[in-house]
Amino acid sequence: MQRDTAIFDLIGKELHRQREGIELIASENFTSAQVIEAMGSCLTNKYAEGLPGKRYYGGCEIVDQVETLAIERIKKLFGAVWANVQPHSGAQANAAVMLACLKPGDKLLGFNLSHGGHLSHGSPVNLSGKIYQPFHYNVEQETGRVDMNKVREIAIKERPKLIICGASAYSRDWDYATFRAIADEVGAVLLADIAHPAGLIAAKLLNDPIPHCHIITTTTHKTLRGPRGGLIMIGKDGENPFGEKTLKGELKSLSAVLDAAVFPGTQGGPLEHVIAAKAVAFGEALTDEFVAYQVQVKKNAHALAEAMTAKDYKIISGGTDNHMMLIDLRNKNISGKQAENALVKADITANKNMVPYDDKSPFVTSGIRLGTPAITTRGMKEKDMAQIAAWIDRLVVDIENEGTIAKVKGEVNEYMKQFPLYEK
Ligand code: DSN
Repeated sequence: MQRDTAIFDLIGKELHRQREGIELIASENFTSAQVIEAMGSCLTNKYAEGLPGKRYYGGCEIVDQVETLAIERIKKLFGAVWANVQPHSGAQANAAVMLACLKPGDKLLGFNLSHGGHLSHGSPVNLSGKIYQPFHYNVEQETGRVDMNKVREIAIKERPKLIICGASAYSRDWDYATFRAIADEVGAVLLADIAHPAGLIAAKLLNDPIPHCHIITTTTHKTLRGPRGGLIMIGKDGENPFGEKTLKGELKSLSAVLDAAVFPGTQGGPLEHVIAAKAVAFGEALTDEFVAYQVQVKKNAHALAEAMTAKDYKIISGGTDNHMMLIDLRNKNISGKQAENALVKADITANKNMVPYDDKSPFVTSGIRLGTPAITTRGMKEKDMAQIAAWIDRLVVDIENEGTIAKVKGEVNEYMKQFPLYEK
């Protein structure tokens, strides 16, 4: 067959872009070559609806072993009692949890998207906000932090069936124990969506949701550094946290309800090539090298936050506990959109982001989100964070100057030669 040069030329250009630039999107990372190898394997050809040992198709003996390894490794990594590794993404994992735990119209309580939450936690434009009845908690304007007393007030007033803790743009750790006390008080299921900090949690550098949350979802491609995808786990409460019946009154274990909510509830055939790549990444995450990587991710985030603060950038909540930070650009009189555009032209990739109490639209925004997982994988250390902050500041203070942008781009491209990516 003729090689599809149109697509492979574009893939080559994307590799070049990734190599030459500084990747600061907090949700992105660079997987190992063996994760990519597993994803690009013949497992993509296999249909395997069902679970290991219980499939709707023949010929699943090998993929059963692959999927079982992925499940065993992720359970060991987090100390979870059960896992389903089939969700195609974090949003799919959350949709499955909601299908398992809620009836249409039931109330859920999540973190406001415009304060750092996620679309799939009850945004009105997402199915979680269309099928169920969402309520949201915010961060406080003065502190930039979630106030657990406010969370409790809303929970007691609304009595949601599901409470979600977790975020896309929140630089502080989560108080899972207090969330659990609130969930118990109102009789709610507690879901932790750890998509962003999963790698830091696995390395025991942040609070652990497993002892406190009934259900935990995550993506596999952010700090966890695997292929794009999602998964669901059950915490220390185990399979029957609500007695013999689920919240919907069925006589089934939580794992059976969650499995059924993934397939056939919300998905068809699992992506066994991606599940193989997840297994490879989970194996990598069980090593001391991965823990050392996460330690550096956190150190780099701290160093970048300090360097930006020293240049008079306002970090929401005043700093970071994890791998990312949200910067309010209003004192610099530019929008997130302008900042993102100037940075991207200089090969520094970051995303514009709403800040809490933002007066601009999601397409413009007042903020920018920066994260260190990808640059840490490239091998960057604290001293490089000061250099990155200096480049960002040069671009922001001279936002319209194409000459400055071109000069910074040249310096960035030269600098990144020190940090090879997929050279072999
Ligand atoms: N798009 C992801 C992020 O950037 O945080 C969340 O889904």
